[in-house]
Amino acid sequence: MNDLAPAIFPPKGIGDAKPSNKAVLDWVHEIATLTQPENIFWCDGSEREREFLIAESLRQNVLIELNGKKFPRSYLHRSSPNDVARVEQFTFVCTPTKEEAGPTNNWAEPGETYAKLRELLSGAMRGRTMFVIPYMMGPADSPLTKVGFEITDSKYVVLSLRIMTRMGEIALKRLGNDPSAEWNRGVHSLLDVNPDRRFICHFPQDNTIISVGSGYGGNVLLSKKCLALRIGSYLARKQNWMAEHILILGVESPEGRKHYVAAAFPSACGKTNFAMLIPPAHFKGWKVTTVGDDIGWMRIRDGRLYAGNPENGYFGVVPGTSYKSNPNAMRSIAHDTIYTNVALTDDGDVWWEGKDGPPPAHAIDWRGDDWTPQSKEKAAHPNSRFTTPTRNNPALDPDVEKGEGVPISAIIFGGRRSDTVPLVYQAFDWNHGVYSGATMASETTAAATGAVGRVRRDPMAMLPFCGYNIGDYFQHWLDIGKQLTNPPLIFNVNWFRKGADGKFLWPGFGENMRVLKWIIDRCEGSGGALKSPIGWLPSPHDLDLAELDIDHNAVDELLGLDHEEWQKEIAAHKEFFDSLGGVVPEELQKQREQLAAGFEL
Ligand code: SAT
Ligand code: MN
Repeated sequence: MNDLAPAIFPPKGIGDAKPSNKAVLDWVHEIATLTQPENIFWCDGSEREREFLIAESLRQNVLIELNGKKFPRSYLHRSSPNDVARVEQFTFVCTPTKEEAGPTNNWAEPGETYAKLRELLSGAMRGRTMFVIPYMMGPADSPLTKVGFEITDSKYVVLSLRIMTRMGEIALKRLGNDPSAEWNRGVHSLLDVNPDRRFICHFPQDNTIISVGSGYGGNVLLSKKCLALRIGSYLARKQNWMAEHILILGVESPEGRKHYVAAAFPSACGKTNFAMLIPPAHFKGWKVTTVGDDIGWMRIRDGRLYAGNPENGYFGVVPGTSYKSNPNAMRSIAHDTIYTNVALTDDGDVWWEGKDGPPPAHAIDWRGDDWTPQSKEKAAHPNSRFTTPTRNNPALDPDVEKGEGVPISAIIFGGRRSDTVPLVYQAFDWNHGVYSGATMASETTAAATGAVGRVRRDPMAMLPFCGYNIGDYFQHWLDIGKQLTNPPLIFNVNWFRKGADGKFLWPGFGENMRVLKWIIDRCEGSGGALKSPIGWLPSPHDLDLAELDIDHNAVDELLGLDHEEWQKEIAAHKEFFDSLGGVVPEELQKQREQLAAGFEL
């Protein structure tokens, strides 16, 4: 299945929501002149438009309808097998100088890159429809909210962006008619979905993104990683706010005391599961609610950090999602959902590795081939995804639409580490917390192409998403801290530590509530902790482990520091900082020396 289908011609009243802002019209004209589409479809986000595009997508095999009794208004899309994840090696930050992009980004000279892309886009939409999508990132009344336009030749992108953003009239209204208003220009073309002609290019100074040659989520839903994080982080530094790869959740105690917590984990490390956590029976009366599962925009207000979710949908990893691991996600994806690259059963159901119940006797796998439980291949791609509206989430926080955002009590960093990093610890203060975030590492996942399971440094989970020099990004965190009179406490977690037998020591999922509870206790000044060289560690008694079937030794191991491992870890921090070539702020170098000294005592 692919999305390279011929142009579609909508009936009157559909596809004609032409905006009035002259700057937008001029830009669309320029791109249409270059790409030569058969026609232009101006999206308004209406229900009629959705129905028309769904019908066309079904007719052209871009989508397959699922069993409507089980999954109302839900569909399966298969991307090209060569196009199933973000492509970091083909992702570029095109700033005037290489230094502005910094040591962690692929840099390309803007003039040359525009020229190359212009050549690739020349005539690229011949015989196709060019969709113009207005969208808004953030709730209508937030000062941080941004407007973007995405031009695309993919119906899948239109239908997905409709879920992931506030799309259509609402964005046009927010933009207004001022031709000098700030808005993001996004151009996407599938071209021929060839990895040799696949480039995801960002021009932060021009607030512009151009993505070609891919039809997969993160590469083509330009609102998400491209605007909300790469361009977003660039704008955030300039405008003194923060664009981060974080989930945001609310925790309410049985007495009705509520805290909001933000957590930065790399892609496919459980952000969605954590954001939708259901506390175990022992935590009767506790409630966790979701503000966001992937991206948070934060600003300073009354000396505190306030965070909001710029998105309007979830683009979550499917494999492993079940009623056991994430019941709220399962309920969310039971209707009005687009699945990408999962398996299709004979009765129009979907299947993936880790779903509840036995596998089907026969299915069509993510590539479109026959599959049985005996097959060697996976039924669903490890990076298969659901695209579902936030309103589907039964645990949605009541304040998600609040323009001012929610006040953040704690920031949590975390990654996948089989060893070294304990289950949880608290940084001594903001700058120490920034250091712990800057040096965090995680085993790589299927969310990006390349090797899986390799430990790599992923500062603040932003390695693939920071749109400027990482040294300046670290400094921005330090500078924000200076402006906070009531900063969030900073923590690190690691749900993924393994024992000598290679098995996970911690049960994870809902049981992570036990760690969250300690974090909340610390925010309220009531939780106990022991001072260690890396920060405040809970003793086993400080964690509420009642009714949890876990071995004492496992708990000791989870909370323990192995000096030899930490010597290696600190050496790896140094190696990482050195590899960045002198951009790391002095303050973080100082933090590293203090940490190293702590282990020499
Ligand atoms: O493909 S995406 O970049 O949108 C998902 C992720 O990697 O977090
Ligand atoms: Mn993500």
